[in-house]
Amino acid sequence: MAHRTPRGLLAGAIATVAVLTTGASASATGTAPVAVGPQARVFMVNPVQSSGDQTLTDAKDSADAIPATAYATVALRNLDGSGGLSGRWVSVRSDTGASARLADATSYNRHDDQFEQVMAYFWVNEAQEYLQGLGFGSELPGANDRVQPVRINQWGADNSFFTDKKAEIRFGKGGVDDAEDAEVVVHEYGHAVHNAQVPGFGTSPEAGSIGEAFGDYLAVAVGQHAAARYGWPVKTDVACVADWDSVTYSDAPHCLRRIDSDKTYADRVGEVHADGEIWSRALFDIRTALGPRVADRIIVNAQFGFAPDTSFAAAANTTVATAQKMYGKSAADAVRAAFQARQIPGVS
Ligand SMILES: [Ca+2]
Ligand SMILES: [Ca+2]
Ligand SMILES: [Ca+2]
Ligand SMILES: [Zn+2]
Repeated sequence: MAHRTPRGLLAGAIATVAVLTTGASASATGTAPVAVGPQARVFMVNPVQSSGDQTLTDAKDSADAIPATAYATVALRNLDGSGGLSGRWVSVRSDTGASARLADATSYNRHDDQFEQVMAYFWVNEAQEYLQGLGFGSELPGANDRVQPVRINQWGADNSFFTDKKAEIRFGKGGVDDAEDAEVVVHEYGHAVHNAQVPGFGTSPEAGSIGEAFGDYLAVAVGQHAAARYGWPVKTDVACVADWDSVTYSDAPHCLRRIDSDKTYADRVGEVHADGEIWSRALFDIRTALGPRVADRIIVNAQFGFAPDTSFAAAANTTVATAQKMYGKSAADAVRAAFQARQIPGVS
């Protein structure tokens, strides 16, 4: 079935106008119709990252806790025209409060339940657009290039998660509402990407750690890309994940985790989030060595070849081989060096 994308409809509309103008009047001024699609207010990744203000607090979800300058108005792309937050790459449902109305989306603030719905839509779409921009879904195989179901619900625990069974992402409301931080949104989307690439991925402790690491890495990558794309400030360390969600459970400077830790393989503690910091540091080093675009094309493409219960060594060697195949020896050497610096045994 053909997709009738907003872009396609717009192109059609412009063409129609052009024909009518030409035929209708020689005195037409040629003023093009200005098409403004649905827009919404979102956080520029998160309010701590964009402001650098480490003293911001949740204040029980108060609107006043965050200045208006932390918000940006953005276009909501790839909507399906249903009138809700549903589109080509994401469909948002909420169990808390009424569904967001597109007509009101530029006026929601963080106290409104609808704000998190809008954040979830915008940031999942942004993440898939980023992957599309890397070539996944065209030159390279698609990486979760389908409608991602997202649910916002009232979880007491501060814990968002990706449910394997329904392939649904859920965002909770513990502490800072989870979907108020784009890095939490994209982290969870990272799990969905992994699971789409390799169904059931993450059944061994090391595979689980790789899953957490990739979520953190993708969160940083997509946030950096968006900040550059829209001209948003970045006033915290690039390597800090979830600067805003973590204000309720970390010391300043607030980070849920970092992707530039000095952990090596010997520092494993058997907990996937903690051990993920070993892997994410390697990914961060690959990014530094090869640049974001080349690094991310290699990293995501390699993941198609990971076993669901992969070890660090096997996944590292697959990533080296992918770099070799896509970009040749010098790229492969850089990738190998990044994993060897983490002292992962068996990287060849
Ligand atoms: Ca909120
Ligand atoms: Ca939270
Ligand atoms: Ca951050
Ligand atoms: Zn996770």
